[in-house]
Amino acid sequence: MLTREQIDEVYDKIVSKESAEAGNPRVKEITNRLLKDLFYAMVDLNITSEEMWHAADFLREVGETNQWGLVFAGTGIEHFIDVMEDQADKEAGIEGVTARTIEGPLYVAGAPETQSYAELENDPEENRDLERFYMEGQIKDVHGNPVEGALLEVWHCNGNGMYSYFDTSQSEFNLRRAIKVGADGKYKFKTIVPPGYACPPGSPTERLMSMLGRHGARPAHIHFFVTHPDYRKLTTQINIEGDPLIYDDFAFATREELVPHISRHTAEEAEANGYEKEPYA
Ligand code: MBD
Ligand code: FE
Repeated sequence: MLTREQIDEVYDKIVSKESAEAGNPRVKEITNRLLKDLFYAMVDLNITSEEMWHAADFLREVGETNQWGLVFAGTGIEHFIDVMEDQADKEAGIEGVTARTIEGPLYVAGAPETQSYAELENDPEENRDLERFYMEGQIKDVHGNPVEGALLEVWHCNGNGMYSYFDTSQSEFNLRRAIKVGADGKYKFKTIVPPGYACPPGSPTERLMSMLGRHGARPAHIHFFVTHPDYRKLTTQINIEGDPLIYDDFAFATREELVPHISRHTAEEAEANGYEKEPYA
């Protein structure tokens, strides 16, 4: 078995081909570090030629199916970025703010923008049998003051667990909206209660999860971005209380602070509470 010194010798030979003046320093730094760690792993794990070519084929398939974002979610790589950012906030003394969690691979820019209130469904008729969901809140700075002009982008899947744009059977920007808040910082929206999400069966990410003895499913959730030109961006989600996978998310996105209490009402109760009477079940 190769010693660490022998591995380092091969690594040095390879890296010594890089010109100190040419190239991109950050790409060099990252590539070289990953290469060195990989060489150690190849030796420790006795990685074979067959396994290397199997990896090449798998990596190709992940790219061809546009699943790199899904692999980053399922392997916890995207979650780990949050862990690092949380640590940086803690060290900077930033606290008492809405918790961040991963973006995931299914955001689409350019959703229709409205002022303070949005209805996320393009066509409520196609969701006749689904529960309606109302959410309201306020965008505030760290001092608790409303942030006028903040933009809240919201997106989630439809009743089949599919996201518009990626699911081409849905109309453009279905269940995706951008809400601009006024001086009071308040927003409100109406949509459906989304179901959970599962990696497409037979897809590379789903096969990887099952080879790891894991599932590839997420509890029901709704995604958010909060942006404003003068502030840093917040990327977060809420999880829907009562989902059996609430704390068993394949993408590690659930956080206790992001599971709001949801009150469920019949259509009649909702109407009595001042919501419009739904023509749907
Ligand atoms: C999703 O809906 C999602 O949010 C993530 C992170 C991964 C897969 C599907
Ligand atoms: Fe999602």
